[in-house]
Amino acid sequence: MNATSDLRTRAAAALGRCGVDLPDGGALAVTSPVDGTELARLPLHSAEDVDVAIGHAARAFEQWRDVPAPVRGRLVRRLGELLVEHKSDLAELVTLEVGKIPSEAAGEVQEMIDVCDFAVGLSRQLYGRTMPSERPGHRLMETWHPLGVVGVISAFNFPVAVWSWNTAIALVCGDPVVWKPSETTPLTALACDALLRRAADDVGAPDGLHHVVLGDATVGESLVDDPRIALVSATGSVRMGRLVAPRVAARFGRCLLELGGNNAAIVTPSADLDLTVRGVVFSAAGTAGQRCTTLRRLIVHRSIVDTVVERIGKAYSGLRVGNPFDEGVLVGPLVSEKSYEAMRSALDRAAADGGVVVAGGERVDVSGNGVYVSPALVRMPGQTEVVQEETFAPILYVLTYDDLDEAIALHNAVPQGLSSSIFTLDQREAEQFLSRSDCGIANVNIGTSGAEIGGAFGGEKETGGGRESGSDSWKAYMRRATNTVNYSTELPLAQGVEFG
Ligand code: UN1
Repeated sequence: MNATSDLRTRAAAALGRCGVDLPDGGALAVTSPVDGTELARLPLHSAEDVDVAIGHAARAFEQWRDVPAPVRGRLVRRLGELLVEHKSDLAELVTLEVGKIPSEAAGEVQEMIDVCDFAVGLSRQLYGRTMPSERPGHRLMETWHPLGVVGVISAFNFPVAVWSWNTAIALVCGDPVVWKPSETTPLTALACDALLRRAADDVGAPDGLHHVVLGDATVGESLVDDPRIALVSATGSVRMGRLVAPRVAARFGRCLLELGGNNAAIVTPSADLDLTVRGVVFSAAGTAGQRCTTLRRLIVHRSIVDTVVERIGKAYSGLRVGNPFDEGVLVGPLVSEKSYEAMRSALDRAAADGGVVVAGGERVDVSGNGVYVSPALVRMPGQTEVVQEETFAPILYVLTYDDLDEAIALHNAVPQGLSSSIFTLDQREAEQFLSRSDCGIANVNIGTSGAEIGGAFGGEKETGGGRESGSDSWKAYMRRATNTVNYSTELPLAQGVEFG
């Protein structure tokens, strides 16, 4: 039996368990991409509401900045515990709101738990350096201080993980958060907010550290333009980034951008093809092609391209597309009809350029009003314009190369620079690729998607240059001060300057 008979009840129940009481109604209709069911109606926030939320967060900052970082870490530890407790509730909401298959939805929640662990450890490791001073009796050091309120703008496809990368780190760094989730995924946001508020109550953290503001681009604009928002961390399209970045820059605010990707993998003659096919299929077809890290271009050596295409085509034909709640389904719905139109138009343009669809690319009929497609595998005669664009749908373009220099040149010849990989058993090829891929993420013998939280996540060029999550990404959420301390009785000036 299909378990989706009452998605609305399921959403309300999962939200209830997370501590959210659904309001009676409002202008924002939340529908499930699974079958088009209206899950809830929520009120939208006005510019005034956003102003109040930012004011509240700014007041909370005055208190939170003085709480020692390891003590701030206790809030994130408690949040992590609540996420463990409510993992299945949140995962259910992710499937309902985004259409991810349960395993990927649970993986997204695990990503949140992982980043909480990371942030708790980080709360005792916000290290600054000390440098030798050129002056006797002097000490030079840098210290890191809380930055201010962080505005988080997130996208539909990772509705909760991207929030957690920002929020877990921001909180240990001493920064409150005002979050504008995607308009299509407000329910998961309300669940996260409720859990964080509970964690704050449990550990006695100040009121007002976290706010969710719901609305369209005008709500985002309020965050972008408000000087009390010290950092705008925005995930979404390149178009959105082009609007956000100059406005934040105009007020000398700080911006962290995670924009589009057009990720590629190179497959060389020495590649382990069993592993390659599995890696490619997960990266290209997983999440129905709706990750910013989704594999969109496959650059294969001429000597093996026919075999590789045949094997991926075969794997594609075995992929079950359908209702994500159904057993065995690996590819859920697209988020909207618009996504399908974008996919259709990209496939038409690819065909006009001489591309040949080898597998998929068909609309799949699944009960209800969901938008389902079979992932497309398209052989292209070259890297035409459409291949250089990010289409947020499951299309994998296959290109052919003769020597590695050509493959790497093709790889880098797109405007985006998020994730990349090479499948090879030749160490020289692997190292050449790692040193020359122009992306923020470069992998060997795994696909482009599914990064762990421990590394810095983000990319170059039109991807926006931001880094989030692990490694030293926390530095974007703090203010660095350089301190010179004179513990001598003299006042020597730097650079040997004499004055009087
Ligand atoms: C995104 O698609 O916006 O690396 C984030 C990945 C996930 C995060 C994706 N850990 O695919």
